[in-house]
Amino acid sequence: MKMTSAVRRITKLRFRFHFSGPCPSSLITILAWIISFGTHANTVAPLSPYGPVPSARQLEWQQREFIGFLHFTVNTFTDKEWGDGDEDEKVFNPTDFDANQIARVARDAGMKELILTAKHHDGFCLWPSKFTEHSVKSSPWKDGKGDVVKEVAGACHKYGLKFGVYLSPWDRNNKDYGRPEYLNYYRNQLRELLSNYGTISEVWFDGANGGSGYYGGARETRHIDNRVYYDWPHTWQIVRDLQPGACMFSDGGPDVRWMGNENGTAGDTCWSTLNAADFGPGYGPKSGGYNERLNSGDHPGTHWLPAECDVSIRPGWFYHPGEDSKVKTPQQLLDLYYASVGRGAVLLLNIPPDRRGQIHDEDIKSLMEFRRLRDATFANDLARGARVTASDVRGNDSRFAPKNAIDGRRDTYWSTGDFITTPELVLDLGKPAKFNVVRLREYLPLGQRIEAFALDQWKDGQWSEFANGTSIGNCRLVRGATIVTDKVRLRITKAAACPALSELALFSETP
Ligand code: FUL
Ligand code: CA
Repeated sequence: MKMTSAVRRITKLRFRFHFSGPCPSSLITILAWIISFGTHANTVAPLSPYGPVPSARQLEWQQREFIGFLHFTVNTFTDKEWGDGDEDEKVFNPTDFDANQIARVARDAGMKELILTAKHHDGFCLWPSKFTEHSVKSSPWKDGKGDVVKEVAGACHKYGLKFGVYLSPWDRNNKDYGRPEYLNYYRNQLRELLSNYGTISEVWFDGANGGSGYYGGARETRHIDNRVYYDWPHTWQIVRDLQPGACMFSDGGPDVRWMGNENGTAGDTCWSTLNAADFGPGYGPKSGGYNERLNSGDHPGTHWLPAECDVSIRPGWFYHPGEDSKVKTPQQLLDLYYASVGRGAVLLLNIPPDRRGQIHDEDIKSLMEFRRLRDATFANDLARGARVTASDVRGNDSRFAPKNAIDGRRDTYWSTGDFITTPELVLDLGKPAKFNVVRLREYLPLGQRIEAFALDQWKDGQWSEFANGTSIGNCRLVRGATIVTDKVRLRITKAAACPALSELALFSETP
């Protein structure tokens, strides 16, 4: 295509030059120039990004897809969910703490990162902070010489997992909580965590703020104005300075947003973008729509702010022996996976260490079967090797060819001309295939462009729609009844800019 039009240009120009009569040697120079100009002129322009786009740290984080949470503190031993802050440090005494077991289980479950509650609302620190005695150093565990943060960080790095920390802003133990002095304490602790434990990939700023507590013996209720008290921009800068690759989570970012509920379910429409000015750690728009907006995002939105779905494998966040029989089943976990990762979000699944300091057998059983179910489905992409054609290909250039949507790579994509926003892609599978899951992915560095799509199967000599949806983003899993067909069509029915689709894949949940 390129050469044909280059030759056409040359022929036209030659015809003109023939009459103007240049000398033969300059004609060769001119011809060479024309060839290079012709080839260059026909190279289609790259796509312009649409709306906000991810930073490198956000992109890397989003592609982890499935990560784990470790809620562990005095509560594990007192059977509480929120410690009051007056717990005796001596209650923290895991009988057989094993960070390697925890990290191995997480890795085997397919998680790519673990976030540890270095300090929960009770204020007890899992590392020997220089700034308080309310920590592992006052506990009998390892004679006060232990450091849970260090061991978990080390195990994560050993097993190829990223490591993140949760440092509760609300501290029911600290005497200064609610006063300006507390901010120094909080930031000192943050600096310790970000300086002494290697690479930190995520910092989790919880939204729970203020209320009753021990507060150094005052035992009172302290309310703070969470819009101003914490002076977040200053704290965020500490994270940027000490761990520039770390993503910061809070209700409203700055890198990763809360999904608006704790049941692990993203909105069926879920944008990776949000009008971020309306939200911050623990606060959001005053009038209505707080959780709903976090659940589905804002489109196009002012900021790239992908969603994280936090949910526990058990009813509580901390381990309680009474919940050993209430561990979510592999099927329940799988449903959560489709409702979170399958809607473009990241699944943050809490797996609380027990009183030994290990992941309980019941949780392991569920996690491993959940992994097996995912592997069984996603190992075999039935779209690979299909003949794929499109209603439009950007500049007829192979960089944007439809085959890029079925090559199993996120960094290649199919795209169309600038004003083509409702194109189609057809897969000819050669013979009937059976599937019930379709996976779509957009090429995120160019923003979230597709707004609606439909899927058709070739049935009884015509196209018949079997599914449709809205946002795609990092991943959209369409899961439905089993389809048997030899041709599948994807129609982009609405897009804010020409699409950049990096994947169309087909899977079957049953062999
Ligand atoms: C909430 C906390 O209050 C819970 O205890 C838990 O840590 C959850 C992940 O976030 O805001
Ligand atoms: Ca691709």
